[in-house]
Order: sequence, then structure tokens, then C-alpha cells
Amino acid sequence: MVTLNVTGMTCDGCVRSVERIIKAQDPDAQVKVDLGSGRVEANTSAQPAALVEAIEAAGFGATPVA
Ligand SMILES: [Cu+2]
Repeated sequence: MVTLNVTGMTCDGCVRSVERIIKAQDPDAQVKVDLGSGRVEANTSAQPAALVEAIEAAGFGATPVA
């Protein structure tokens, strides 16, 4: 499980974008995004650093949560 704090999400479109970005890294990922808190939980084998890089490349902020 990878937990990230994602900033810059303002609507459901952003939520879908982040989900899509994570699934581009791992098609089998199970992703839960909470728009209000910015918390993203991904059940994935992808590395947190790779997810952060991909999410930031799309213009959001992303920080792993320990
Ligand atoms: Cu949006």
C-alpha cells in the first residue's frame, strides 16, 4: 500500500486524472482518492517515488505519507 498526500486536486476530473496516472504505472493498482483531504491510497506494486514523479509531471504536488 502506498499512501500519498496530493495537492492541487480541485474537482472530480482531477481525481480521475490522478487515478489514471497511477494506473498508467500499474494497471492492476487499486486506487482510492479523497478529494477533500488530498489523501491517495494505492494498493500497488509501483514504487512511491515513481508515482510521485508521474503525479508531479501532471502538475499536481505529491508527497509520500509514512
Ligand atoms: Cu479538477
